[in-house]
Amino acid sequence: MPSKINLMNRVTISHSECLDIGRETTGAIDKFADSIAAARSEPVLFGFDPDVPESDVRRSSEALLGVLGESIAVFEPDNKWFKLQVKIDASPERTHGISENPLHIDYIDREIPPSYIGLLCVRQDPYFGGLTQLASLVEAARAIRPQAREILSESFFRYWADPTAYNVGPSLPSFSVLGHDWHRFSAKMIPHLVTDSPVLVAAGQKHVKEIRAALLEFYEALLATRTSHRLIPGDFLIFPQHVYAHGRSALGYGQEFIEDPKRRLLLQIYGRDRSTAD
Ligand SMILES: O=C(O)CCC(=O)C(=O)O
Ligand SMILES: [Fe+2]
Repeated sequence: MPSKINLMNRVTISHSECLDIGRETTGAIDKFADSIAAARSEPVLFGFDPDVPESDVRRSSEALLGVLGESIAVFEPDNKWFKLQVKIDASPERTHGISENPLHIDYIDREIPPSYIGLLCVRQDPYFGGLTQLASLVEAARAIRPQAREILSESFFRYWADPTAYNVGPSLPSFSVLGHDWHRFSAKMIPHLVTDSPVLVAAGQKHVKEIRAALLEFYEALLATRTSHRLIPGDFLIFPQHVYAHGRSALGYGQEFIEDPKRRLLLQIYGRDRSTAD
């Protein structure tokens, strides 16, 4: 049985602790050093007092992430925080969409995907959907058959490059799903594994059927480790992308009846390990 993570151990941070961490008061962060260090290999959930002003929570969250590495601006050169909003007209399975956003890593095709993702919950979905999903890439890689592992270790894959990303390196012309530093997976590749697949390089086109079977096996193993988490306002989840894939469950039915300022809102921030940045 794969082990499932448990985020019941929410590390609560009081109003005054939050302000002290954000102001970098001597010793303020030390109390949380062990919890934050654990995020190098597993998801860690911090719980801020929901009454603390958002700007203070953001400052404190950045300081926590700063223990692991450097927070990086990926979407705009000067803005480290990105709003994951719900938009009725967005592609349903993508950022801002209302369907399930299946398991994936962000910036799958980039030379250096962000090492950490931080998700700060401002509002949960009033219709009870939009859970945050996590699944262990490392455990899934261990669980599959050696033949599947071999296929997924070949540089058969490519992906659509997002031209607007900063601080993640160039888009790789080809990559393997299983690698030494990174496992690069997105469930969104699976429907595209057909003849003349846009997610396979020329060498991969000869093996579409085997690749599809191997990727499905990997996805099944990943799903066996998947856990779902309902973040509540003030929650700040940090997880390492080189170990965990993430996703979002479908938003609750009837999003069109929720006014925009009341829909689910998460703020996302990325971090990079100092060791990778050097
Ligand atoms: O909405 C979420 O919780 C996650 C969205 C996401 O993973 C993405 O846009 O890449
Ligand atoms: Fe994502």
